[in-house]
Amino acid sequence: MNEHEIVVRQLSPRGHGGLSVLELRGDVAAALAHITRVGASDARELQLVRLIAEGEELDEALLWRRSSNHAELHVHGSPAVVRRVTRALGSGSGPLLRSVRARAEWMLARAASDLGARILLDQFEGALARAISSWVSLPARDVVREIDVLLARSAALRPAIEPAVVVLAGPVNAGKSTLFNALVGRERVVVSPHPGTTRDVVVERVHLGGWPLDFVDTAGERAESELGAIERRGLDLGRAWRRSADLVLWLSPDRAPVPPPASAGRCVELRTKCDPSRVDPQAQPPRISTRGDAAAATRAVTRLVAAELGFPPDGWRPGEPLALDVVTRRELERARKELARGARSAAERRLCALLPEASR
Ligand SMILES: Nc1nc2c(ncn2[C@@H]2O[C@H](COP(=O)(O)OP(=O)(O)O)[C@@H](O)[C@H]2O)c(=O)[nH]1
Ligand SMILES: [Mg+2]
Repeated sequence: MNEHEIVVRQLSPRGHGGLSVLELRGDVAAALAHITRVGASDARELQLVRLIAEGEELDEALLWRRSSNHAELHVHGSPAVVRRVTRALGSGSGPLLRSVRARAEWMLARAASDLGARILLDQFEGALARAISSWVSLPARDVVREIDVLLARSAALRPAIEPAVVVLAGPVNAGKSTLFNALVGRERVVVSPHPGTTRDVVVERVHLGGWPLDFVDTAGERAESELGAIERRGLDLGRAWRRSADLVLWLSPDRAPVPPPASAGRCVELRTKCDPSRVDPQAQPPRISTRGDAAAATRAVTRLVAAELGFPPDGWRPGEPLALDVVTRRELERARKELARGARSAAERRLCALLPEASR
């Protein structure tokens, strides 16, 4: 670990509880500056602090600075708070490593796909650092434009690093589990003509067209009066997954289509169980027959998901600069604001801090 890194470790057990204890080791002052307004201090006593990230209050916490490179944060014990705090500290995409190169290397070890690994390796080898260095000679407004393009491309390519979550939902017996198995490429879940066969939520990572995706099979919708207690629980769980999904594929049989409810989240429709003559992957909504032609159904889903999630059709171009972690994106956004208000030297200092020390 070099002097500019911060490593965050959760000391308390994972899950819900009264408090969660996070240990920070490394450049504690720099890490705290990202999420609190407390200044550098030698105070060793406990301090009540408010945690803030991207202008939003996250939590109230107790801060215990044990030394200049060791502190503890006692936050409220919800996994969601812990995730937000660790992400704000830079840990969602690795410890708070200062240089783009160091962060790319950290993320590389956790790449979710070959494509993600290639992109990260490229950044590790200096794609973004080269671009930042080349901006020095440009007028400020051109740098602003470069940053805008870079952030937009980074957002589009981000799912190669952080898989999108795609939920299969719809009425019972629509063929959700059959399609799920086809996507996964093996008989992962039980398929049967009995409505209500799927009760639990099942998640599997699948690679479609090189993109990693977390597909989620869920219990089907049916009349409340037909639901048993366990199926009811499964349905609620599936609905919760829908709300947080990047995309919901709403499947319903072509012979008796059921429109998605307004609460279905970000949703696109697929018509299933089509007779061979009615199969039309290009139709709106696409009509598939997973049992008839699983490969064609998978291709239709691949096309639909890629279009809906905005995967760039031209893919990734080796050597293009990208900002793939929250810290780099945030620093670029801040530099962009500084440039826009004429604070060029502040922006340059900020951008320079992203470069590996040797090239500053
Ligand atoms: N004819 C036809 N039947 C299908 C198709 N896909 C699934 N099924 C059948 O429909 C029934 C329900 O499928 P399943 O995948 O369990 O539906 P789910 O309840 O939505 O998960 C099973 O008997 C499947 O074999 C299809 O494309 N064509
Ligand atoms: Mg099912």
